[in-house]
Amino acid sequence: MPEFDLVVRNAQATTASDSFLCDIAVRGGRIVQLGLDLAPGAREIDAAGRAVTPGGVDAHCHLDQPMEGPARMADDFATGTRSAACGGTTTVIPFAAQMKGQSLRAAVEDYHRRAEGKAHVDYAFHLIVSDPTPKVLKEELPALIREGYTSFKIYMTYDDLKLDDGQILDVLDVAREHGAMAMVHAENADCIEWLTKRLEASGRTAPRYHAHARPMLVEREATHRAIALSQLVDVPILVVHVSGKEAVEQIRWARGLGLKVFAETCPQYLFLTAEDLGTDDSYGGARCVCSPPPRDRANQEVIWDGLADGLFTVFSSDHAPFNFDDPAGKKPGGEEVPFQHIPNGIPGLETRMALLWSEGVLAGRITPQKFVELTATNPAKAYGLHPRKGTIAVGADADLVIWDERETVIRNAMLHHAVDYTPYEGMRLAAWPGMTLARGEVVWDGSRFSGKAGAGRFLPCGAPSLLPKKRG
Ligand code: DUC
Ligand code: ZN
Ligand code: ZN
Repeated sequence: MPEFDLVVRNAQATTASDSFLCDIAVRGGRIVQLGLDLAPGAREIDAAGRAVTPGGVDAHCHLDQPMEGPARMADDFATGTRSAACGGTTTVIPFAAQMKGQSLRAAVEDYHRRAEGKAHVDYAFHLIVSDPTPKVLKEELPALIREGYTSFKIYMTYDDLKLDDGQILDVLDVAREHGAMAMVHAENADCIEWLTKRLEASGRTAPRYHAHARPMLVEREATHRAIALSQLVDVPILVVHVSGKEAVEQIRWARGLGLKVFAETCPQYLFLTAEDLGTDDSYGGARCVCSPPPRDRANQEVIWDGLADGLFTVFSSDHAPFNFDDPAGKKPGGEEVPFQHIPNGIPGLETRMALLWSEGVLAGRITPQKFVELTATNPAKAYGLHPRKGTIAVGADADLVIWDERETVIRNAMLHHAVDYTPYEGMRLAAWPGMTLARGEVVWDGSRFSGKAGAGRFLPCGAPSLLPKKRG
């Protein structure tokens, strides 16, 4: 009887701090030994000295999220997590979104039904708090935090989701009292509305005007305000999908004051610009409509610098899957609509890891350790899943990616999501995941998906562990 279920041999195992050649032994879905010349496993995989990183933790993605209006997300938990697995991501954290007037508990129960029996990789939930009633603040949210929903997103824009400053303070206060992580979507709603009306009145309604309605200053102002609100309450926040220089400057300033402000960025702010929304009034740019919008090359460089120097804590996809050619997608009701009616978001679950490994690590912009920190270890810590997730260590789940340094041209046809396009069509990468293991099972072998619907388990989250624990 072999001692182990699986041994991955000759792995260049890479963690957030180290890189070392070793064998990785797995039993019962967990890593049980790291060492040289380990005993045989029932299954053996030779990594042949290739880089092996922890499976990705995509801490910001949207799957089968209930929507108002005609839009519907193309990916549910089955197709979204299939796509994640094939792209080297083995844990996803999508959002259980409270609709205004709905109880938060009901939103969570509904979201569990949507995930049940479908997920191919493990998953946890963030909450979206859109209606912080006294009952939500005093009863539902504290109880849900205790039950393992330890993070929630606050929106400063979008009519159906946004909170005013007083509500944000109330919600942040709950985060402080109960030790939860508050994520903030920082854009100034009134500025966006004002600009949108002016653009509309002058007939500027093509997709590219989405970026004109959300210039960097609306993100800068809201980022500053979110920081001030968190300072007032004395609670850490994590600013999501930071798109460029002015927001980065606010976060650097806050850090300089010693405030606990964490930040996330996403592939679209490294690889897309506002020009991808169109340079004329054609509708194709609707594919890249997301918020905040992609900026320009100079801002991309600022984001790269922030990834390399520690400004950013987390690198997520913000996968928000809408078909282009679909009345439930970017063409609501089958029409080419003014930009403010185009569902916001782009797909990116499957491409996130390879984009950063190829253009970040192999291009010499970040170290392999920084890659692991941003894509796996820190998201697991930020949302209370570490050390079970996000690292290669004895006792951790055997979630692994073996990297192939092979040239790969991204084509939507090779991806496993249910979206009819990728914004990265035709992009040439120097690597792609050659194998993904989820709790010791091969779910992707470099050419074939072999996951099982329902194999992914729900993960209740613990307390965020990015910061040292206070005594007492
Ligand atoms: N922006 C968001 O805030 N969420 C989903 C997608 C997007 O573009
Ligand atoms: Zn957002
Ligand atoms: Zn999002």
